[in-house]
Amino acid sequence: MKKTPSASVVRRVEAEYEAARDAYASHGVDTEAALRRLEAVPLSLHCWQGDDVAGFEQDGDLGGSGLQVTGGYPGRARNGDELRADYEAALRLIPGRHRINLHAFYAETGGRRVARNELAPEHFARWMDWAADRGLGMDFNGTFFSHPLAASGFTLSHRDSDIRKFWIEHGQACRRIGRQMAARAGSPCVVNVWVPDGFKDTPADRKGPRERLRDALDEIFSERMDGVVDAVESKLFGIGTEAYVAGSHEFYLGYAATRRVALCLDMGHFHPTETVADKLSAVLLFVDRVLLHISRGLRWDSDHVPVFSDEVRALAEEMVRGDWLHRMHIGLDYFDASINRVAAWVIGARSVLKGLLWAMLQPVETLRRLEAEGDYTGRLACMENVKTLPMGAVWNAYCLRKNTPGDMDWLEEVRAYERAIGSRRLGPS
Ligand code: RNT
Ligand code: ZN
Repeated sequence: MKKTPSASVVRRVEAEYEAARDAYASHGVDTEAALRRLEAVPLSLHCWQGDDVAGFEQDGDLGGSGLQVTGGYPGRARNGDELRADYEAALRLIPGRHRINLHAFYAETGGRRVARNELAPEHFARWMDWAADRGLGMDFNGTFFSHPLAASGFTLSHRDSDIRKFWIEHGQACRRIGRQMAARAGSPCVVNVWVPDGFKDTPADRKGPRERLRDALDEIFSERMDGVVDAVESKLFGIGTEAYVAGSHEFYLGYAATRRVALCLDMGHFHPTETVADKLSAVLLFVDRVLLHISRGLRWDSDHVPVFSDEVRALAEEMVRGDWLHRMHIGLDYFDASINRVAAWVIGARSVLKGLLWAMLQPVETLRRLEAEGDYTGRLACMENVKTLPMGAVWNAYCLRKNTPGDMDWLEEVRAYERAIGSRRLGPS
């Protein structure tokens, strides 16, 4: 379905790139070096934007999760084939080589009901074959929500040991699946744990759930699992857990630092005036790896589509300036059902890649020198001056080189795809 750009478009993109390359060079920035750096960074594209976090268990809703998806845009993917087709449509429009990120409730069990604590690699065989054929790395998540045993709002920290045991076994099963995904894809699989556990109103006991959560996680991680990068994700509050979340930032920072697992920082999971950008250089002194969930918090919602915002740029600047990229896993995490879902993937992913390119095109040496000299006037002036350099021309050249439509062209391809699948996706979504 992909159109090749016309000769005149190619000429224009190349001419604009050459002018941009010279403009950046005058600030001491090498655009070719920036593009080489950018192409080495994979994003982990979350599958759940494609189906509003519904999963394939038929009766699933977001019960017990504190998550809410709003919007009634038609065309939600309803099964693995549709979700993979949508993924492919999005991947064609995102320059570079990326990874896919699944949740456990996207298992394909051939119509049989398989309990979550009995999930096994075979239930992801179709996903693994598909990813292997396309050279896509794979990441994975336990699904500790949308389930009767999560309906109370507690899972790994539940006071009932049988319920805890069920979720511990689920976590263990997910790590075995992750091991197989890593082996198939030939690249480590990040297996993330996020649990919704918490209270709507002021608890009498804040300690108990955290002790149980710590011990349950220790059981999940007790077996060595080659190829798996374990990660744990904190949250300040969710819908229905306004007063207390067992897995808070302090809890997981301590856990990740002492257990040597990766720390997942979701951009929507902190107080609005806190930034994940500022946390990176602090936590990476004490934990080996960080998983990002790039999202955009908006008032009560933590899961809007990320855009090319100050927050995204600041986060990318930290990753690049701190030289942390080799210790980062950059995942996306949001769900918007009010706009075309393929476009939501593409907009979010392209915004993050633009943020990285932005950071890679900064005159970092100059900024550092000015700062070291105490010339804060010069530092601020330089930061402002480079903001209006023609980054868009460098980005469009990158898209062209990666055989991906530029900013003015990708949406038309989403619309063409939408028209092509539209008639087959009618009916309740
Ligand atoms: C929820 C967490 C979690 C989920 C996904 C579906 O607040 O951000 O990462 O969004 O796992
Ligand atoms: Zn998240």
